[in-house]
Amino acid sequence: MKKQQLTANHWGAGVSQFENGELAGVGPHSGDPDPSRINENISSSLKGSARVLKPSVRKSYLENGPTNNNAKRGEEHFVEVSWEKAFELIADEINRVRTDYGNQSIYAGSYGWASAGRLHHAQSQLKRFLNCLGGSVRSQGNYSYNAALVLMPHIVGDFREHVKHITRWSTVAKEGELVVMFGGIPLRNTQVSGGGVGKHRLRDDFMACVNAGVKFVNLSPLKTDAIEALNAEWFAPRPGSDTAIMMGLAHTLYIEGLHDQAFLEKYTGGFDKFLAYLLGEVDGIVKDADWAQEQSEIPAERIRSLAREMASKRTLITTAVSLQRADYGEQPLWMTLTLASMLGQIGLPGGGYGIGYGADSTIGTSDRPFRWSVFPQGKNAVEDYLPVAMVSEMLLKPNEPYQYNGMARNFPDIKLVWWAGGNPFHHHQDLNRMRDAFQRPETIIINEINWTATAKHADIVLPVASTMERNDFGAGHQDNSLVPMPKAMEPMGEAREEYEIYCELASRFGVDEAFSEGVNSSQRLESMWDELKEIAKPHGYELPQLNEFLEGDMITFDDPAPETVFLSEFREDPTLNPLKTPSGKIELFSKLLLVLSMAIAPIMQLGCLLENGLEAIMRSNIRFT
Ligand SMILES: Nc1nc2c(c(=O)[nH]1)N[C@H]1C(S)=C(S)[C@@H](COP(=O)(O)OP(=O)(O)OC[C@H]3O[C@@H](n4cnc5c(=O)[nH]c(N)nc54)[C@H](O)[C@@H]3O)O[C@H]1N2
Ligand SMILES: Nc1nc2c(c(=O)[nH]1)N[C@H]1C(S)=C(S)[C@@H](COP(=O)(O)OP(=O)(O)OC[C@H]3O[C@@H](n4cnc5c(=O)[nH]c(N)nc54)[C@H](O)[C@@H]3O)O[C@H]1N2
Ligand SMILES: [Mo]
Repeated sequence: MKKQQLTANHWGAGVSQFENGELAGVGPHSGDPDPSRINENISSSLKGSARVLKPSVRKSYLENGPTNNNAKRGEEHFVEVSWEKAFELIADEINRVRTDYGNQSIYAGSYGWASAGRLHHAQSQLKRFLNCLGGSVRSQGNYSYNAALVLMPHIVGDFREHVKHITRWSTVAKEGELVVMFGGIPLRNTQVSGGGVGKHRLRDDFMACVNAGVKFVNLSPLKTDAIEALNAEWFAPRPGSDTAIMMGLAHTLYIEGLHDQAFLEKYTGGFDKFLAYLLGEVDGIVKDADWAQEQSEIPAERIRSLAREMASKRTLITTAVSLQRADYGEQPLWMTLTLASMLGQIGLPGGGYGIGYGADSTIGTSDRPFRWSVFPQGKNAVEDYLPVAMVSEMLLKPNEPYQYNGMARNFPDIKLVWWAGGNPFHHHQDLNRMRDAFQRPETIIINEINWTATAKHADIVLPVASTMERNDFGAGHQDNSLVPMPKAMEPMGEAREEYEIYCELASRFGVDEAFSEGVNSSQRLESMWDELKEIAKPHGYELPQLNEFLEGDMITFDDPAPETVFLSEFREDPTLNPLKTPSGKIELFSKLLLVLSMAIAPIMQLGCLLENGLEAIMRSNIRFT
């Protein structure tokens, strides 16, 4: 029997289980109050039937080399080759593409969750390697909440900061009375957190709210978007009708004089513009509760009574990011902000609004005590980037114009795609179009653990080691645990650590010193750990030596800010602590967005849309992909 050995995944800390000295599975960690069962799937993956076991090259690519006729991608067989052959093919191809077209024709956006582990982070490794060679086109944003990432800075501030400083559930339990959830807060999604999670706390936090008498309302097509224990009142609105419901609520608040005029005046701008739209002065349509019922199928009477209830209680409005992962995804976001502004509770404990609860186990439950050390990516000499979800358009329309966040831009002309740590054939919209798009580049390289659909659409597939096959440490970006990830088995087949793969390739380009700085992956892990020890010291933490840590248990730190209340400083003093918006206030109407949308689509915007900001943006051509 080996002694207890830990590992970390995006879905939690686990304990490696060995049979006859061999890894047989991963079990839950006893220190986690609500462990995910996803780890149970690991035992079946250990059989390796889906693993990429050897470097593999698509048959006609191997025979004919790169061409621009790749109709057979995704259909053809692969031929296993030696690592030597794979390195030779890749080095020759990178040289050719860089010489003929330049680094701006290499796309390494590589969107995806990869695996937990601070050192062996697939994208960072790939980017560091390509940066040593002059860089590549990167991706910007994420699939999770890209409309929010683009919109929110214009109207309230940086969205990543927003998620980080969202009001804690512990505060809601203490001060809150009512939580109105658009899209619910499905506990199933909070099994995961990017980079890992030591302790799943949300279920307990929810129970504390319930025990304190906080009432929950779940406006979501799925009843299960709120766990039973919340006893939530459930309404199933027509998907996509949330903005209308919020307007119905806003209308009742206004007509019945329940809105907080003082808050609107002190902390926001543009309410008059919104009001004209709400009251139908712009288009003849009054957005009252009856209108909202028509749009959403939620009874108008309940919309009215809910508005009164929200105004009379300490109320938190939560909006799931799923609502913005859609056409016109900016609408429910902006309307959440508008409705919460009318209630006037933004910045009060247990009140206001929060966008993104439930999209990650740490949102609203914890924060890290200090920054974690990272594997450095170096500097990318290519400035061009791609809004992450436009990958098909980019490949299908090289050099053609597109619009993004008020900018007129042009797609790069990509010849070589290299993906590591993501699976676009799992995550991208419209897969038939994606399949067409994936015929376009001259070469596609994928590093994968498994034969995913994306791997099957590549030319060169490199087999890489999984988390269980390398030493590392795990730490979720907003979690407060450090989890040891000692190697539990040798890499399957001929799989290798990506660090080692890039060291070998770097030496073929004479940039091995730049990539590795003369250290192997064990030494690099040591130096990242040493850096972390230095970061931890001023915060009063003395971390053990790396070896001792890898053999031991996870380390959980105190929550640095358990009392977080979103936008409380702004509320306290909006002059001293202005928002990072053009006016420093919440922008219920945005002149800037109106100008941007007009610059992009002047004909559409002129005439009817000049008077009202919200409508202008609803119809605007700004692309929030
Ligand atoms: N229909 C639909 N589509 C969606 C969504 C939806 O709700 N509905 N949600 C979207 C969202 S929000 C997201 S974030 C995306 C998620 O999309 P992805 O993050 O692309 O999804 P994963 O399947 O986790 O892909 C990770 C891949 O990385 C591989 N991998 C893991 N570790 C390593 C490693 O160390 N090295 C290498 N080279 N590879 C590794 C895994 O084998 C896996 O194939 O999906 C998006 N797509
Ligand atoms: N187990 C597990 N957890 C995960 C992930 C995973 O792959 N597996 N992925 C993670 C990632 S990458 C992300 S970004 C987050 C995503 O987090 P979210 O975007 O919050 O999650 P979703 O499950 O897409 O949507 C939540 C709920 O919104 C509801 N909904 C959808 N459309 C509408 C609508 O128009 N109106 C209303 N009112 N409700 C609607 C649906 O019923 C759905 O169950 O989850 C994370 N958590
Ligand atoms: Mo996501």
